[in-house]
Amino acid sequence: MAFPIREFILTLAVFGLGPVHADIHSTVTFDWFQYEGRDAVFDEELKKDHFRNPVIAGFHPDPSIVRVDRDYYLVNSSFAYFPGLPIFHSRDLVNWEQIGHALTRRSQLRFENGQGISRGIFAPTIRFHEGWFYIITTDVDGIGNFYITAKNPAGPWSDPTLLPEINGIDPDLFFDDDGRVYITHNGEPEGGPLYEGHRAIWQWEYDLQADAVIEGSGRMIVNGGVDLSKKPIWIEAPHIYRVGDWYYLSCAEGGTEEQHSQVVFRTRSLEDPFVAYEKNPILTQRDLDPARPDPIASTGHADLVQTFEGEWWAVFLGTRLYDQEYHNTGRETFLLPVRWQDEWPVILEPGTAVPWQLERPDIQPARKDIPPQSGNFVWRDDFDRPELKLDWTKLRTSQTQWAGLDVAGGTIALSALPIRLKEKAQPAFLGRVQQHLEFEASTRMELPRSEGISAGLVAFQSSDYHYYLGVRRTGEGYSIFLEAVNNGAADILARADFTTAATHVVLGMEQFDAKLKFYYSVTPSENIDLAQGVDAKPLSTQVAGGFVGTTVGIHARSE
Ligand code: 6LW
Repeated sequence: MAFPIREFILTLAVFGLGPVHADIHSTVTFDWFQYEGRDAVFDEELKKDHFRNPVIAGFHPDPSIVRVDRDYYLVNSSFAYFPGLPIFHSRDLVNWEQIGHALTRRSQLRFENGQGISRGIFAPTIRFHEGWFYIITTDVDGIGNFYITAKNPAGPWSDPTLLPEINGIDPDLFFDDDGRVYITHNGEPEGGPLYEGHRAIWQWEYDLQADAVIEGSGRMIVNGGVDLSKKPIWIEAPHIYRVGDWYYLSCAEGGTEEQHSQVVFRTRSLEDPFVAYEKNPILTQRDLDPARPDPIASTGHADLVQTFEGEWWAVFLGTRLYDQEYHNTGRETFLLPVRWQDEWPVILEPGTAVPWQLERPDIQPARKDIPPQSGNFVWRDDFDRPELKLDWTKLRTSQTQWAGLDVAGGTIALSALPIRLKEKAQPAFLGRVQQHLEFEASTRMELPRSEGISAGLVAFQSSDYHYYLGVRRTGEGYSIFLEAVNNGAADILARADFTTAATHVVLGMEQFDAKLKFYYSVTPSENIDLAQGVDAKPLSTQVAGGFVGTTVGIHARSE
């Protein structure tokens, strides 16, 4: 088969990049990508005036929320995924629509230096003050703590203002009524940690006019956690609120997995010590029977908001487990009401499981046409819009332009780069978050026109743990293979050779009951299983480690 050699110009940019010039022989076009969620718990009928948890399913951890009038905005941590810091909008706290990202330009920050996917951007805080939105967060191996601002939360956001005096992670920004501004964050305790996981919460005053931390204002406000004598671990993700005559400080304690919890402290004046609530924690699932059905676990990292109508609610991260202990979906965003008890905010009584559905906030009904982020749904991209959907995300940053939309043709072309998914660089991979324990993802793509490249479908947890269902050309035929990277070692789990007069192939993967199935078809309606019963657990946080969830998507590489 011979193809004319010509310069192929992929018009229309992705992520604001210019046109991509690439040789047609080293690109592969994809017609569509479809993702379908099939979780049994979501099949249960939604009761009247109820909503489902999680409200933003899949890898959306460390939620921080702010209300402006009747609008709510939420941001999640994004680690070394780019664009970073996804921004969501809601009118009812239940239905969330992604409206942008806060980190969209390399001039803001770069993750190019071999960063692991769970490094990069840690827990953020979003706040609003005098017409400006602020996000304060940490780039852990890069520029450290910084904040950015925007008039419109959909973006564009400013370049970072660095906070070199502030070490540690998880900064919070608090604008007091008297005009004073405070940064509160996790850091090492004074004198150094006494045991593994011993951390502290620090507070600084910030001078917004001078745009500088007030020198010498930093002091430790929590040592270790609620009770240092019990050796609490990983006090972090602090947020400060002023409610009535009290200042509240709420933090995560126990680490972000099964021992995770949310605790609260208060004081009448920021000059005085914070005092812990006697009935802490105000949220945890660690005290529940690990054998409970459909467990929601690891709850914490909460942020509170008062609705326009006056109710208090909390967003926080939690996980949904399969086989009682695994999650590939990462840490997801949940929503629960806050009750005030003796002027303390309580999210869940001890021993209570997070409900899968519960009554909606008392807010006027909102728009119905928002793409769902919870429940079972089908999500599809036909690549026929001038901009890539906001759900798509890339690994790290780079200056290479390797993806181009052809809106008229309804395709996206990926250049086959010589970068593998296991390299800590930017491979030609576009992924979207796996939002269900059980799902199917599929794509229709052009068969590679030349040897020496492959393209296909990927489930990516980290450089060391992922699956790649790829197709390469072999002379006049093709070879389809399932590559597993497990603990950093690549292995071909299955392979089949085929010839066809067709120009395209459909590739699919399905997760059911902790197993993955990978299939392909070159003739409509006939799916051929390449591999079944493939262990899904290498894509779990429990096997792979780290803070992210799995993303699924499309990839091309030169071999
Ligand atoms: C977050 C920090 C944490 O910034 O996890 O375990 C980080 N600790 O609070 C990532 O979510």
